[in-house]
Amino acid sequence: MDSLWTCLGRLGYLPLSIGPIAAAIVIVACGGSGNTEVEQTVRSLVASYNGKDASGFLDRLTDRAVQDQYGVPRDQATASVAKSIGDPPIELRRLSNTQVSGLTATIDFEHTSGKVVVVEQVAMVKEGDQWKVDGFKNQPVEIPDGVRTIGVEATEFAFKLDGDVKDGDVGFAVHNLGQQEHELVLARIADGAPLENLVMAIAHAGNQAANAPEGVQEIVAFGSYKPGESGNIVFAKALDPGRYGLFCFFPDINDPEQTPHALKGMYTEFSVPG
Ligand SMILES: [Cu+2]
Repeated sequence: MDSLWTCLGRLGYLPLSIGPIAAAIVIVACGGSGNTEVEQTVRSLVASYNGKDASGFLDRLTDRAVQDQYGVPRDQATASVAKSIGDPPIELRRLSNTQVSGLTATIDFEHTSGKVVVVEQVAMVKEGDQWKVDGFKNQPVEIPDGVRTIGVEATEFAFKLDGDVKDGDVGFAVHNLGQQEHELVLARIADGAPLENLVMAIAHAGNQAANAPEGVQEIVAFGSYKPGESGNIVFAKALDPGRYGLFCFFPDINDPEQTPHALKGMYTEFSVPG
């Protein structure tokens, strides 16, 4: 069970003067129900993940969730989970909308995935006396107030930005206005090299490359968008100054050679001033 302390912690700070009253309210809101246990399960999941505790992490998933996430049964998943777990760590930002109904529950789990903010609805089931995670469903992410929104239109075969990136405090509102599915790969790239050369190098390295081609310093964000689909890319903190490229390497489905969209012009760049 959660302590009162974790309950208070979840609500952020409480003014000292109303402490006792607020604490009483919190006990009613927080204690007794399955809500606390559901939230605690997500916190434990995050703690196991960040602590690189693969078996502890898998213990909090149902068999179905293990199969969905890793494509193999539990007894085969541990080794592959152990390789990737905890890197980079997840920062839990917010738990909200806890809904418990008998032996099932859902909770919205806002966290970082690398530099990006993600919201997932976590489905849970109670097995014996333990809540377990049964699945994850991505939810829309809002661009926070005060953060400059840059629209990004994806079409065949180009990205169009509707504003200038004046500093790193931006979020991207991506709209696929095309007929094909598009991805958006946002990468920090080296100064100097012409973008076309970089596109060629990435396309030729393909997904099999163990290391990113020279000139690609970091993959900062990734998203894929079906025709007509929209989605926001929100960053946990402002983008560092530097040069950034946007790319789509999905294959042209109407092209017998399945040429990546980037090789047909679907890339662009911007800089965050230092
Ligand atoms: Cu594309």
